Order: sequence, then C-alpha cells, then structure tokens
Amino acid sequence: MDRILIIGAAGQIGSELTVELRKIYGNDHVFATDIKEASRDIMDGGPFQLLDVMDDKRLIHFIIRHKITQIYHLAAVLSGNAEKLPLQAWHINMDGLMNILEVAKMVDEVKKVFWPSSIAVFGPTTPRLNTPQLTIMEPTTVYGVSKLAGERWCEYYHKRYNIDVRSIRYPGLISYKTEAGGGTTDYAVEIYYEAVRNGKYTSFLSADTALPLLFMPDAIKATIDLMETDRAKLTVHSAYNMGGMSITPAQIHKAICKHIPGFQIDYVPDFRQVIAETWPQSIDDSVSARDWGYSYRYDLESITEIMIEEISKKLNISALG
Ligand code: AKB
Repeated sequence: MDRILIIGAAGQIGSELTVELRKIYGNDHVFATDIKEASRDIMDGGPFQLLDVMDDKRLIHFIIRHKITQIYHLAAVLSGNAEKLPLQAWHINMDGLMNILEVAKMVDEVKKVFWPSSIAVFGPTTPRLNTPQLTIMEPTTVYGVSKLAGERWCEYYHKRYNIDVRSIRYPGLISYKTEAGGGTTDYAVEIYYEAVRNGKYTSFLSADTALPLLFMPDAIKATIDLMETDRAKLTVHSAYNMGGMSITPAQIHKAICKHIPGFQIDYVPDFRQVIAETWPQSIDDSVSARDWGYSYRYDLESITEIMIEEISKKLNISALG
C-alpha cells in the first residue's frame, strides 16, 4: 500500500488534494505537512506534521521513518510575491525541489514524485494563443524562471537517475476552500470573495486580460489521473501543458452579475498586469489528453454558481441576488 507525503498541505492545491488522496489511499496513508498549521479537516483527518522542505535532514528522516512511497511537493512562492523578493523566492522554489529530487534518488522506497510547474514557464516570445507543449520559453518573472529551471531538473533526474517525477503546468486555479496567496491569477478567486462580501471588487488586471483558468476539482482530478497513469504511457518528463478556459476579468464579472445583480468592478492594473501580459491566453493540452486522458468538466457558469454558493456558506452570508 502506498504511503503519501504532501508538502504544502495548507496551501490552495494541497488543502484539497490531501482530502481527495485520503479518500483513495486511506486517511492513515496520507501524511500532510506544511510550515504552518492547516485547516482542521486536514490536521484532524489524518497524520499532520509541521515540516519545512528546506530542512533536508528532517525531510529525509521523516520519509524513511514513515516509509513514504510517493511525494507531492507543492510548496512554492507564487509569481506576484516572488517579484517582491526575487532571491528568496528562487532559493525556496529551487532548493525545495532539489531536496525532494535528491531524497527520491537516495531512498529506494520513494517510487513517484509530483511537482507543480506553471504556465509561468512561458514568456513574451511564446505564442500566446493555443500555446504548444513544445515552444519558445523565455520567462521574464523569477517565478517563471524557477519553474522552467525546475522542469529541466525534473527531466534531468528522470533521464540520469530514472526518477519517476511527474509535473503539470497549472493554469490559474479557481477554488473556494483555501484562498490563493501571491499569484497573478489570484484575482479569479478574490473577485468571488469580494462579490459575496462587499458587492464590489477592484481588479489588479485590466478588463480584457485573458488567462487560462481551471476549477480546482478539475485540477485535482487531473493531478491524480496523471499520477495514476502507467509510467510507460508518459512521453513528457519535464511538465505537461494543462489548459482550461481562456477567461477575462470582465467575463467573470458578467457571470457573477447573473447571481449578484449590481456587483461592481473597477480596474486598477498593477505590476501583475505586466506579468499576465507575458503569459499565454490559451493552452494546447492535446499531449496531456493523448498521454493520460486530460479533460475538464466545469465551465464559467457552473464554476460561478458553485463559488458563490460555497463562499456564501463559508462567510455565513445569505442575502444574494
Ligand atoms: C500564479 O499566478 O502565480 C499561479 C500560477 C499561474 O502558477 N497561480
């Protein structure tokens, strides 16, 4: 039976992935860790421990002691925050990954590693529409540079040491459980919270900035599907493209107005606008569809309905529409 370690279990992806993996592998087999406390359901629903991926000695000790066979390393500094402290972000994003790759090389019991890449690996010279799996990659953010370097390291460890490391280039993720922190696509979560809380939102991206976005349940399913696919079927050992819908702030505003008439938005683009303009607007994920059956279910209408309902419940606000 697999024993799974999640690093970054308190984060936007980790908090939902932990719950799904516990359903599949059993609560006691999924070890959630983070540098901070997670939500009660993560900490009480199975083993939880404070653990810093930068502490390589404790990390290896933990992995050996708990006979870990799969690692999901999700901890990272996202694009917006990384621009504020570039060297610190580089250090955290790269050294964390290198610690994991080294452990996977040293400990035979570790059979598989998952590490998230991002659409941030692309840059201003990349074709922005239907961005191919293999294309020009000249990222201009420190986050994008760290993700691209990480992809190259993953492929290197695969080729040189036969490490089974799998990765996805996530688009922006929309979720209600845990708010994202410090990313450029965070507006697509904040907009729903502010619509429910205050009926108005100031977007840091301009009205028609299109970016690929995906609902968290689709992203979680895709991640687990990739990890469960036969190794022999995988042809990409850097990171797989994963798209979703190409959506603008104005389109989300319109969709929310159907549920919260009078919801107001204004646009005050900041430094994240510059980042967004270097990223793809839509992604060609046909290689993921071919190799491991990637597809997504939720469209903007269904996402909006669920987001408003769940955030209203969470914030205990009932007066909608
Ligand atoms: C970010 O905006 O930094 C992230 C990402 C697209 O990787 N959500």
